[in-house]
Amino acid sequence: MEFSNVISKFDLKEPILSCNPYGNGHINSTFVLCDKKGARFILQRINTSVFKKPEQVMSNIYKVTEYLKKRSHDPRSVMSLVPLKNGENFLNSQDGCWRMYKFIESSVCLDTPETSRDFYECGVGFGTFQRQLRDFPAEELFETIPDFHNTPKRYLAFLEAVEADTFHRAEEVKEEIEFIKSRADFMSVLFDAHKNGRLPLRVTHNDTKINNIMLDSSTRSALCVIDLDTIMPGFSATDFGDSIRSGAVIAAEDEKDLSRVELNLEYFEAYTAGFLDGCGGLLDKEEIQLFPEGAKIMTLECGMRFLTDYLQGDTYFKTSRPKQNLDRCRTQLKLVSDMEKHWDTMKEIINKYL
Ligand code: ADP
Ligand code: GN1
Ligand code: MG
Repeated sequence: MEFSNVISKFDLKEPILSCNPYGNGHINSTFVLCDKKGARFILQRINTSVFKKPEQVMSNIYKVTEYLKKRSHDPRSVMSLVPLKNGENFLNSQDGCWRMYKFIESSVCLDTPETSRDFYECGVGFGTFQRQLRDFPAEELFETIPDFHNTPKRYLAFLEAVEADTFHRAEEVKEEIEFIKSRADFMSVLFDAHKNGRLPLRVTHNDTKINNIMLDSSTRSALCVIDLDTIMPGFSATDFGDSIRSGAVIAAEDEKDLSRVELNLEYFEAYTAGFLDGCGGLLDKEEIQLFPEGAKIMTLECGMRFLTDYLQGDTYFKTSRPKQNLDRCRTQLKLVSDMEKHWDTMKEIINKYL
């Protein structure tokens, strides 16, 4: 595939001089481009095995970013698509599905927070995002990955992968399988709360890991929420929880030394404060009370998804080495254990903010 073919379709003022792989996303293929005058752009090949209807993903992103632009004064705070010369907002060609964004300059994107203040700001950013979308017409959004955070369905898919054991890996991960199975009853906790009227559906981001938000590099304040592929109706506790899963821990997501993987309660509290400040009174008391459940369910679900992918031959999440998905699964399960150990403290922290 010739990059120049793809790039030539986009409506750019200056010629592009360089194109290099960029970032640590697990799903799409991301490149940074630099033009003759030094302006940078993000070029992304949308992963169409994951997003089967890319036109629906792009429709959601276009609508949400246009909506947010009207509510924001700083152009760097909203993702900005670069259109094609023909006016479309993505390219669907034999060379794949491609989109382009303006690069968010003078910003940082962290895989783990460097300070609790960084993580507070991530909370402010994701909370603000949810508040800004409170009146967005949810019926206009497509469900880009059906049942994305339907944890009970994810559990059934996991059991099927164990049963099929196509790659003969189940024996090696017996302990992890048992760990997940022994928590089967917990899988429906958020869905049950929803059925009982305690947890409303909102327009949520659904992939609030910390490298999906940019901080301003000089002020370190929340700047822009990115990776908008999974904006769909969802639960506030899920958005809260996925950030805790990915950011309230110092170790990397694929850390092999599990003694380094611990829930950081100071970070947990900082994110709680930031997210609620960002939400600015949007959430009901009962939703906030379910934040610890959101953190644990997202961590368990993610661990289960990594293990399912490992059992199925590593086809969903990008990997750069063998057994990386298994290592990722293990960190998530260790974090679940740690959350269970600190459950009462997590609840006490949340109670302080009610
Ligand atoms: P994936 O879906 O694969 O996770 P992302 O959309 O999250 O892809 O992009 C991957 C990484 O690229 C991000 O974590 C971030 O570091 C970087 N990135 C994405 N969009 C921008 C942007 N507009 N400006 C600067 N960096 C970006
Ligand atoms: C993926 O795309 P990225 O890397 O921001 C995944 C999330 C997982 C996360 C685990 C669309 O996020 O659901 O929680 O990896 N995104 C999709 O790190 O599946
Ligand atoms: Mg991402």
